[in-house]
Amino acid sequence: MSLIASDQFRIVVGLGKSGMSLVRFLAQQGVRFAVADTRANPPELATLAAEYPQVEVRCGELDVEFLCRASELYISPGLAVATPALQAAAARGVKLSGDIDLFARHAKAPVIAITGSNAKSTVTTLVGEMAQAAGKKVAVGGNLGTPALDLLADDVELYVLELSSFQLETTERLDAEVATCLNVSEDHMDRYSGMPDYHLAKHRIFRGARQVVVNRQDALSRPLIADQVTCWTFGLNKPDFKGFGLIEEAGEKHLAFQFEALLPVKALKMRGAHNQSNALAALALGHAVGLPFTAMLDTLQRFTGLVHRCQWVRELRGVSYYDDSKATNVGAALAAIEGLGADIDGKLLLIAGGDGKGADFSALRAPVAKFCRAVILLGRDAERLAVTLEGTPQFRVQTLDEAVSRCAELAQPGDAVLLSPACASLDMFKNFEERGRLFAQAAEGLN
Ligand code: UMA
Ligand code: ADP
Repeated sequence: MSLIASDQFRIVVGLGKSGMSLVRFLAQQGVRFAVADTRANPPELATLAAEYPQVEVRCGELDVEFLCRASELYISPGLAVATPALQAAAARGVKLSGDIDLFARHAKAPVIAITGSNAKSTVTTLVGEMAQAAGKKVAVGGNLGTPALDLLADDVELYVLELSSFQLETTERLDAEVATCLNVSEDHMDRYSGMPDYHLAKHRIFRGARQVVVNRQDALSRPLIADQVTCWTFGLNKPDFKGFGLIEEAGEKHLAFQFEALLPVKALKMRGAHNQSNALAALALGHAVGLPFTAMLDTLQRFTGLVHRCQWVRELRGVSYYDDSKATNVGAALAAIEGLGADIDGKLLLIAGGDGKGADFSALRAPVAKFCRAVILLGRDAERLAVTLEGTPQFRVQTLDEAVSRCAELAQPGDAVLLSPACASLDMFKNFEERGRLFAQAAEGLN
């Protein structure tokens, strides 16, 4: 039975991956709808024309009168809810919603919901693999690849969703079995009026959650919740009664639950302290839905991490090369610099720069001074970074090839070359994947 009134008219705003998943879903539900997109030629226009030729599409500037013909708008994550035309429609009584809201109304299996400024994809993938290892029929997606509505199926036993603040803006209530906001640091300041606004968007993930997972080392990850909501915690310090953390046994660090060691940290294939934190978060989420420790610990020992996230590329003359192209904000770069910097014998050669999305880079200054032999800067915000990182030797370059060659000249045995830009890639590359690939190619090409 459909949970959406089919006699009313809806508009899908945005025709990218999410918009197309909404189109398929609404068509299948027999709901009347049209599509709008501010772009002249949105990415899924041809697909829509081929598969749903009867659906009306309006491209270009949003027309408030048109939007007001709908009872509800399903807004794609790429468009801010604060967009004036959407707000004008809302002021005239049109409901603003999105794909995650619709998903929540229709999902029949428990949902593990994961947000945070960083580590979402890593933790989501890890939890998905843990569930699979435990023999569950699990569906994994959201901001990570497959749009949530495309995951809906009757035989799914568990959903694991990565959710961005953009998706949460339009989510009224998610009713997750367990929800977490892994960490909060500045990102997307070109979309939000400030940190409180961004923080509030992220915390919408907790609406209706039955259990929550909190990062003991990040106060901004802690929601205001009622007493009956079960609260699990994780952190790199000692665990508490409901918590996952690190303890030392026989001179070795171990992942632990409550007061018991589960696995020596050295058994993890992912590098850096930030990835130990990610492993603990995944354990907490999995435990909350009853996944057995055996399956979860097996997965942790196999999981090598995702591409472009502190990924080891090669070693040459005692120098390792790491691709952390996914570090598109300061918090991510900070985790890589501190996590890897503390892990190696030598120093880091950091390649950074790109589109800083209006971020304040000052948190990088002290860790860069501590762990980096030099910084190699490129891209739109190279100048702003140069000013912030004054004191550490710096080199300006125009291309990644040049950056990698310069690092190879400067590095000493025991050092690591780290691409962790603290910036988005779009000023110079198609996306962070292309940036990472070109870095790896340049590193592979060294001899
Ligand atoms: N756009 C317009 N006009 C419109 C609609 C969109 O100009 O009317 C622009 C936006 O500014 C945006 C781009 O189009 O830059 C894409 O927006 P979209 O809403 O069409 O994107 P989708 O293809 O639906 O992809 C979205 C997520 N994209 C964004 O949130 C920008 C994808 O996350 C997600 O995988 C997909 O839904 C499925 O759920 C990508 C992402 O970059 C990976 N996310 C951000 C991040 O991880 O930092 C939040
Ligand atoms: P997201 O999906 O939130 O962008 P990813 O797992 O793709 O998260 O990782 C994005 C970036 O964040 C990578 O550069 C990665 O090295 C860094 N990162 C991974 N774990 C953490 C953490 N616990 N805290 C901060 N940064 C992290």
